[in-house]
Amino acid sequence: MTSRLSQIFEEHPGQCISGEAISQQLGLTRAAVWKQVRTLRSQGYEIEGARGEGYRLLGRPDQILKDDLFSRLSGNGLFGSFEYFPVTDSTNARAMELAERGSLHGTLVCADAQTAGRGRLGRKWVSPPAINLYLTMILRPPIEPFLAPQLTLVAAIALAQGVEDVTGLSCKLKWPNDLYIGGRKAAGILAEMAADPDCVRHVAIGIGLNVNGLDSDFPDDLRGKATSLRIESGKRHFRVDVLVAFLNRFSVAYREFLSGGFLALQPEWNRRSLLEGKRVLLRQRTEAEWGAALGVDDEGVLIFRKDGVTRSEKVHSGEIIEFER
Ligand code: BT5
Repeated sequence: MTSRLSQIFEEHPGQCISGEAISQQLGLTRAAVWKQVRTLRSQGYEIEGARGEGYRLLGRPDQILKDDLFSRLSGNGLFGSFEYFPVTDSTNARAMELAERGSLHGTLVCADAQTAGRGRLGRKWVSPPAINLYLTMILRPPIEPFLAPQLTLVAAIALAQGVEDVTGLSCKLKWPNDLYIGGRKAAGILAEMAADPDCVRHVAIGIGLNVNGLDSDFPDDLRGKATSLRIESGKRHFRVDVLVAFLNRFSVAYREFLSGGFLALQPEWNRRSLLEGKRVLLRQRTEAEWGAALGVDDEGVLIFRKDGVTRSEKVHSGEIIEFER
């Protein structure tokens, strides 16, 4: 109910709304409206006014509240449960545990801070409190395990679309799991899976997105390499706005992926590809080689042509450790 009241405020930015109008819209008594206002205030909303007069929203908290989040998700029902941690080691670790214990397809696991945020191959994800998004989605997709890595790319496309919707910034994707803005990394995606030989039991798709941090918030080794939405746009953003935009885009992209495979999304990837046509240093297993990145195919596989060779090859897993800027 408080989320419906917060929605009414958002629909009338900066305006004073009478208690009478609110009680009519919500079908509540004036006293009940006053109680809702007090609840919103306790959640960090700044609301001017008093019982008997009108109310005006002056500010809202940059927090992810379940009711507010779910009231803004477009209604195709992919996401159903929400687990929130003020601090946890890793939302991917929590999600994998929850999934093993039976959490449903479409469960969201979110944290304000992580103490052991994971990147790929044992690397760390820097996860300070209060300024970023750390989210993991638990999915139980009806697909064979070899297709699961494509979900990382589907999530990356939806993240780029969601960030573009909210900020107007132009996002680039670096195969297979990075989102770049203005030449620096703003987000990373880590998908983990539990599978039987011919079917996926569950996938945990983790997203770390830098939202409101400044350069000074990054450790020395990331400064100049990492960025945030705030650094690039010059503005603060509400984390929940970016999260809603991403989840709504992801619901659509996921449906497209299940019905038409990655083929349906391939153009969305390739038009944002950071590496398209560039010389890159690709590491597969232990060896690293320079060559040209020629986009991703209809299975999300990187097409790579090694220097000095005419035939291109398909790269299912590997890492771009250097690329021509
Ligand atoms: C990734 O790994 O980019 C995947 C990161 C996924 C993080 C999310 S947060 C929510 C969920 N829960 C988790 O525990 N993980 C997921 P990789 O491609 O291996 O990149 C890791 C590298 O990115 C590090 O070695 C650093 O160089 C850099 N890095 C670390 N923290 C960063 C940050 N906050 N912003 C930009 N770059 C960062």
